[in-house]
Amino acid sequence: LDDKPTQKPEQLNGNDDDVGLTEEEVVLANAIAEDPEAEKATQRAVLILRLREGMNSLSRVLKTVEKYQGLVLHLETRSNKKENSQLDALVKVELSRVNLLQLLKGLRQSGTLEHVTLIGEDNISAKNPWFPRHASELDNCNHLMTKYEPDLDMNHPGFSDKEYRARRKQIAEIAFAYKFGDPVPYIEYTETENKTWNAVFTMVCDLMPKHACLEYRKVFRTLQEEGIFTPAKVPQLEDMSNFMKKQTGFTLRPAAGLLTARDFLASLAFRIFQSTQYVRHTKTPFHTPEPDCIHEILGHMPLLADPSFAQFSQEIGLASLGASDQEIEKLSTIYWFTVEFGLCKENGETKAYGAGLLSAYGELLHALSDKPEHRPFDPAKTALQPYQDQEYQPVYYVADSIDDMKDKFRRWVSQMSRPFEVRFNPHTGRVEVLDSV
Ligand code: HBI
Ligand code: NLE
Ligand code: FE
Repeated sequence: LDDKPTQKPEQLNGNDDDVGLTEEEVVLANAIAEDPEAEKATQRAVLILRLREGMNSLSRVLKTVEKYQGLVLHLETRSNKKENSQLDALVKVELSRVNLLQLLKGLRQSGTLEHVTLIGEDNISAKNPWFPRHASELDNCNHLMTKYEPDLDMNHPGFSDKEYRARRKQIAEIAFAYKFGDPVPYIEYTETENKTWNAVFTMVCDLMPKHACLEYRKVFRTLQEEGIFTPAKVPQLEDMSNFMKKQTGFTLRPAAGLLTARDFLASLAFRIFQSTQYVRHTKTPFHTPEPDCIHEILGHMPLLADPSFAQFSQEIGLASLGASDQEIEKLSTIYWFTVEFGLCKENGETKAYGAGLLSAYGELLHALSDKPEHRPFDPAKTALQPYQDQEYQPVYYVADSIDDMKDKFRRWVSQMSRPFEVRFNPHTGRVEVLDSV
């Protein structure tokens, strides 16, 4: 430890609140401001302290660390060379970024903090945002997009339907209360909801043999045989989850509505699908712009139970972890034109594998007609195609097969620039980060 007097903290960005922040504190505060998720991330820091009352001050400092749920990783003390009554201490701590910020403020106010260095494997930078490392951290990945909702959008068929809005609220509460590891709560669907399911299900049953891809048809049949897909009742998410777990390891957790692309894609990295649990308004069985559980169950589940497609889904999820906003945009556009609205060739015919088509018979027929444009799937181009999510698509991308789509995606995604690699460890369920710099 050197004996240089503390540098006068400079006013770094002209904001009165920031007067007296050290550079490290400004870095922390900016990182948190740029990405609200960052405040939950753990951060390591080395603090150099000057303790005027020796060991007494030390115990006060350690109590303060404890108060902010910090962990002391390492501690060294020695008496100050010049002032023997004083103690120099080096404390290595680990705690959430937001608490670290509070701790630093507290220590500086008490006059003990001499110097701080932020350290750790995930040092703060806007280029390296927080992302979940384990499925339990998905409890923090449920940010909603407020777009097309019965409460907010006059065009929503539920806008003037009080009962529907109350029901939506009730089901959303279940998703908000859900924590990793809980079973998906059972929902007693109403007669109207079961009727809506019945309308979509019977249409899809009729259209699927001719229009859905082989992988979809195969799992669909299994789901019927197991009594999970029946015309009379909306399947329970917990039953779907248990079924998929046996097939591909995918499981479900309830989501309150349309999630941000970043949160939604992150869960796929852990083979977890965040699924809505409410049912679309009964006036529009053929198509709804927002995801509902009919879309998730009838559209997504059959393909997530296919091993090769499940693998692809996880890979697009892994590619999203720590990606920049522009990369997330590209990945979600690819997701949109494959997982949601993809078409593929099968023995010379065009079939649907996109979930948004298989849960919306209105759009299924439109997609396979000659009205929209059909283009060959090419990730580099597809990733840049603007899309809207309110009406039927004017453009669809056709892959030679699902496996061909997956190969092309892999080649494309390997060129994505991220300063690190991620790997999912199936034994621990953790995502491991391999620095490539
Ligand atoms: N949120 N609940 C939910 N369900 C989805 O299918 C979904 C989502 N958010 C984004 C999304 N799908 C995708 O279209 C991409 O933006 C990733
Ligand atoms: N349009 C789909 C349907 O009606 O089932 C939902 C799409 C969600 C992205
Ligand atoms: Fe979807």
